[in-house]
Amino acid sequence: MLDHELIDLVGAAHSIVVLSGAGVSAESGIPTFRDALTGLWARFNPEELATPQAFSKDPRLVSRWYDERRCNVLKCRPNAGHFVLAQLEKAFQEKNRPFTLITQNVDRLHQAAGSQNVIELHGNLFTWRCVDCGKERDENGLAFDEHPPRCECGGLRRPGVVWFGEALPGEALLKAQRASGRCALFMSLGTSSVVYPAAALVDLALQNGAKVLEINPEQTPLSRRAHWSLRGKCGKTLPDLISRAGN
Ligand code: BJW
Ligand code: ZN
Repeated sequence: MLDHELIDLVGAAHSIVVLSGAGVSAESGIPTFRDALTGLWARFNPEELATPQAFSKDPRLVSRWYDERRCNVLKCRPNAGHFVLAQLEKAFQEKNRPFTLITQNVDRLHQAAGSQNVIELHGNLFTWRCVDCGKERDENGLAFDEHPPRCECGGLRRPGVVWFGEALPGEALLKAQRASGRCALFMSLGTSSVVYPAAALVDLALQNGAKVLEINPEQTPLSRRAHWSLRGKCGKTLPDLISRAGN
């Protein structure tokens, strides 16, 4: 049962910030970050692979993991949750109201669904960057022949994602923080809310008096602080809510 105050707020909010996490893409067939790894990768811990130290120690292993994930994502399509967020952005643009989509996801499915302004906090799987000269290249095709792939300068290329211990892209983080500190409604969708600084954006919203909605099948550290914490999947709960709100 959806709360009437929430439905009215989604319809009337002067500005919305959405923070999305891996759960939003789960219904597209992309495993969440903390899902147990399967097959060849079952003996690895994702939190240990997603580090600069892992890449330094075994660049071939880390490159193979990211390249396999990149190729899997290329076979996946956005789901109803992604599409309804793209519609919501459009509806807000038409009403001249601010709408900001901040994602921790590296799969670019929001863009594939038609979202135009996406703040990528943790980079993406498709822009591989040379560790020596910094040159970036977009990779949307077949799996690499060599791991890690090499730059023209001979340097190793790495995925353009943000690993543990690395700084987030400064401009993206600043935009995300500004929007979070100004919004009327902050939606935390499909994220475990344990990875910082993304998990601290909601604090900026709460300090500014924003209402907070979480959608997640599981409880998270945010659940008790959110005004609404809906136990459900984004691909169903979110379109239900948005259609009831008339956006
Ligand atoms: C569904 C669903 C459905 C399922 N519908 N829901 C403060 C306190 C403590 C630690 C720190 C701190 N500040 C910084 C740190 C350290 C660290 C950190 O946060 N560690 C914690 C784990 C303790 N943070 C960092 O290191 C960050 N860097 C940093 O702070 O740098 C400082 C610095 C400054 C200046 C110079 C140098 C350094 C970087 C963080 C980078 C995170 N990167 C990753 C990997 C990206 C590449 C890759 O994908 O491999 O980003 S980690 C991983 O976690 C990935 C995700 O974007 C991110 C968040 O995960 P997410 O999206 O929440 O996914 P899951 O799997 O955790 O959860 C999925 C959820 O979906 C679950 O809750 C399910 O229930 C739910 N779900 N189906 C809705 N259908
Ligand atoms: Zn190079």
